[in-house]
Amino acid sequence: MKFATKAVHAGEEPDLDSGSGDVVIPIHLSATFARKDVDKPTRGYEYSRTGNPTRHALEVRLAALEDSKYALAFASGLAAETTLALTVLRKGDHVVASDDLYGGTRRLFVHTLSRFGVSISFVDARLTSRVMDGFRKNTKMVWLETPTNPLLTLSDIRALSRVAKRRGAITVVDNTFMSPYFQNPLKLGADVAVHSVTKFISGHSDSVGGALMLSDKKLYEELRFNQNALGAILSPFDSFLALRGSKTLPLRMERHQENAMKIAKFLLSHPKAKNVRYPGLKIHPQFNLAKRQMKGFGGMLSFDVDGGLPEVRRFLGRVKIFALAESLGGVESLVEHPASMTHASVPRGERVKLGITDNLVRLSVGIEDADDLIHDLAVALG
Ligand code: P1T
Repeated sequence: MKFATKAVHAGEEPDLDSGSGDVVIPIHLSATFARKDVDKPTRGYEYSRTGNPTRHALEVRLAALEDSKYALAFASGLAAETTLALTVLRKGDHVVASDDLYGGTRRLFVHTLSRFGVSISFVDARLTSRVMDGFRKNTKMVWLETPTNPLLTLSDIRALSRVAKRRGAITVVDNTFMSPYFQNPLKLGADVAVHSVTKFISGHSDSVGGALMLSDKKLYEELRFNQNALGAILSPFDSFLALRGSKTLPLRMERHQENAMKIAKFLLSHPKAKNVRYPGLKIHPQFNLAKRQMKGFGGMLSFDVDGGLPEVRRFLGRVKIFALAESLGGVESLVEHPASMTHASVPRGERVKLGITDNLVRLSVGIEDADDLIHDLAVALG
């Protein structure tokens, strides 16, 4: 089956033999499942943290979309990341990661996992050689976000996965920005794809969730054990919302991309917008890599508002259709200020060195009419 067919059907095939033939999977709210025999669950389910039919349907859908053998759904993107890190890493292990990462991922490693003896080095992962230089004897994991949040830089997944494998480390790719529709890290050699399901996969800003997709059976079994042992599972209702949202992922991604491209071009020609960062622009320094490893360019872009903080605040205060809010990937357009919002936990010095200055704003371009969005930005930029 092709992507758009899987997005509608995978995990939700009507069961006419033992079920009632629901075309849409019910929201199984039961916390526990009765059995006939004390030794084993009768229909495969025992307790809803361990396994739930609605969550299972979503996990089948997510694996189908990433073309992976397995998927696991969690209460948030960060819950997925935490479970992955606590499963793979041990005290004394080291991680090499992109220096430009979602602020929450960075915070998890720097402030929380460090207390358990896990260390992390941040490198400019645009350059494969920098990642190689970051390796130590105890490096167990390479953590990439590509394109990155919020600077939209890329890492070469194929080259880096090869390097990591040779050195005995696993490669994790946070694929949130592209969604499985535009990029499939596992096909490029990565071991695990991470998603904040909150974003494009669910797509309607009404549910928080996360997922891990992978094809290695042993690692899957360890993760599944910890999904239950740590307990950061996705609820049945959120699983339903993600299933529902994911059906239109291909349609939404095409429209996000079309609108983002129009907006990127508009911003390029606007005197008050500087350093427009969108991987679909020929002037993006990694345009060739973007074309090679992605099937599209997505709906995320960032740029600098010319002037100082007062001009940035004025712009953010004047947009009307774009809501000033964290998060991304929903049908509605959002704008945010990484330095004070999503990346406020990154120390100012490091932030500025990376390019996350006070001038930087990030757009999550929704599926509204592009002319209205451009008009909104034009008025706000003034
Ligand atoms: O918010 P949560 O579902 O826990 O996902 C965390 C996460 C992981 N990876 C990436 C690339 C992300 O962008 C996020 C969450 N990001 C935002 C809330 C944001 O506004 O950037």
